[in-house]
Amino acid sequence: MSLTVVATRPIDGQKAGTSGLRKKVAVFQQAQYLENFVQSIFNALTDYQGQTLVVGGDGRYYNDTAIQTILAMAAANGFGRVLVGQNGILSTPAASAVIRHHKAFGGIILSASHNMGGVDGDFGIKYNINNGGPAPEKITDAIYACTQVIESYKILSDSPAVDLSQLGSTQLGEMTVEVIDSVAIYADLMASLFDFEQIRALFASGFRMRFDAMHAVTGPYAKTILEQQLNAPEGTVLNATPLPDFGGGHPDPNLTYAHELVDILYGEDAPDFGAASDGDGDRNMILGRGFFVTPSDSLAVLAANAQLVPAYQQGLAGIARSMPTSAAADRVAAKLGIPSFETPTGWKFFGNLLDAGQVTLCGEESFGTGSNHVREKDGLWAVLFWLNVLAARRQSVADILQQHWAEFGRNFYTRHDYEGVDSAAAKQLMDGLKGQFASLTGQSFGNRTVQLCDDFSYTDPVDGSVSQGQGVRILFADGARLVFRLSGTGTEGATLRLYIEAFSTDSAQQQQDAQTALADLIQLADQVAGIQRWTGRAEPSVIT
Ligand code: VG1
Ligand code: CO
Repeated sequence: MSLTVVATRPIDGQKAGTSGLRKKVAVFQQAQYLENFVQSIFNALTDYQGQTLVVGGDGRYYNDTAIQTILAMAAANGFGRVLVGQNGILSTPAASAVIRHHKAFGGIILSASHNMGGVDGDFGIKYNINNGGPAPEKITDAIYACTQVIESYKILSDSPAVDLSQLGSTQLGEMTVEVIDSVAIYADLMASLFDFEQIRALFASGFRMRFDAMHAVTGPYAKTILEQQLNAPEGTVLNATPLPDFGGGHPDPNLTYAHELVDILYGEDAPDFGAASDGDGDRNMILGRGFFVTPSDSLAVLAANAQLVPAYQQGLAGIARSMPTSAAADRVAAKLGIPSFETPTGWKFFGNLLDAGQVTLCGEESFGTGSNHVREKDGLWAVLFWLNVLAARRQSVADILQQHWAEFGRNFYTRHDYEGVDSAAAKQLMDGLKGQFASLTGQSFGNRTVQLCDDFSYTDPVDGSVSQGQGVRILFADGARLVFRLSGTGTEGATLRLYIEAFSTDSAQQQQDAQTALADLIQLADQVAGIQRWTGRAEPSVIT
């Protein structure tokens, strides 16, 4: 084994998006591509000599290969120790928990989250800092800058592949590699937050649920926690074995891609509760019997019921949501008399608020919910939170939502995605909107008047950093909103996301289906932005 410095040159297109670097597997397989990015991460960091790095991924195709490369490079770059999940498996929230538990310097997570996997699918890599959360823009920008000027990388050549199937320590040059249980630290953390006794009693009473792990990373976590620790009957967890190609499915827990679970919850003899998680385990979808809970509502309901959960019994410091997420959580915060925050899309923007103790719960409309227990969104955590609430309230999911809307009003909400559209056309659509801010402001459409139009900009209240161009907002005087933004996680063309929201306190109207209740705004969005004209699409690819 010898330390080798390999000459290399920059590769284009490595700018990290909403959540790290995501590309087709074939791109990562190009000679020196992964090495370039990993060395750029290390080059952007300082003072890590002898420190601990956490490494793990969602088990998708190329996970194993990438981990061996990262181990050989971490050793050559002077890390003292790497903690790696058994078989290379760590869900994103578990990686965050391990970084915090072991006070590691940082972590490298290998995942393209909800994107498809397999040899023709996507791969991804992201760096998390010592608080367990995604690197802030300051660091991702520095990594990108390093990729543009990189000339060489360091690697231990001829190092044997580390056996990741066996728990325990081995040496790689001067560095120790410790293969750790992928689930244990995370499961202990969950047991410390929730009333497991009460949830066991719920299952013992005959309560039935299905958790769809979608052949992605949460399988082992859900099996251990739900079936072994909480005594949910065997078979509660579906598609529990992580597969390199997720069984050919799209590991994205929404109404379109988690249709197997949706069919069960809307079918005959449906169970009481359904949930699913994504490729890397940070997202969650919540279903009741024949009932879909929007992620925005889920955040609001969890906040309103937090006092039922041991970890949050003392109250919440504040609630943060991403800008496109509905204002339902703001209404709960107002009633609780605690601050609410509106951040740009992406979990990295919650890190400072959580570290400063200004918020306890955070959420995104994209099926992301989490708290100060880690610094990532956490799918299984959200499911356990719901179970704890259901165990305490002993009501159906639908009843809980009905009562919530009666108390706080209902924020009707939907997101329409136009995936894989032409990038130039998508940009022109956005530019067209930006050119209309002045003319739209004050204009009335039916009984709605536009109050404000802008391209969302955020000043971090903790460190004062400014993030501009975070999405076009059209805000109406009655609380309705249209939001347009382009995805930062897609790997083919552009994805246009249209977010639509309207508020209602009318109990009869609240029973409407969201697409019906929002029909006028959906039409208005097309009228204003020319979606059909620019994208050539008559319908969105995914509606949630
Ligand atoms: C999407 C979501 C965003 C989320 C991001 C990462 O980003 O909209 O809310 O934070 O994915 O999620 P975009 O830029 O495509 O809209 V994932 O589960 O990394 O974990
Ligand atoms: Co994810």
